[in-house]
Amino acid sequence: MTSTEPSVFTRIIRREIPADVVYEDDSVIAFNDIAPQAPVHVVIVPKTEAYRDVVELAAADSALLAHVVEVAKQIADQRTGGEFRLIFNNGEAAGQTVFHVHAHVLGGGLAEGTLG
Ligand code: DGP
Repeated sequence: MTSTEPSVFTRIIRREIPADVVYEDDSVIAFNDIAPQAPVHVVIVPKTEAYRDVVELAAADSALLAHVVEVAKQIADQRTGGEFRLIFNNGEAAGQTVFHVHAHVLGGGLAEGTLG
């Protein structure tokens, strides 16, 4: 992170901002997106502020990235029947608005507007 201000996600982790938390452990938190783009839309956030995007995370801590994927699968097993889309927006032009690495888990009713 280049900013010294805590990210909105750090403020959620600290319980300074309310969120609908669906999963939490020592290294990640997951909560419903404030502006859902699908019937199930959960954001998974590593608690560390060290990485602004998935490229930085993958280069520095592949185990934590793998854990994010495991948690996505676990959430999908509980909420979407196990199938899901996993999105990391990488950079402003790609739609990233919060520069604290996070994954979007999308599921349910995705028949329209899918990639590929
Ligand atoms: P991105 O565009 O990939 O940086 O995604 C950021 C997402 O975070 C966006 O879908 C909206 C969500 N978001 C931003 N602020 C809040 C918040 O205060 N609460 C919740 N639940 N989600 C938020």
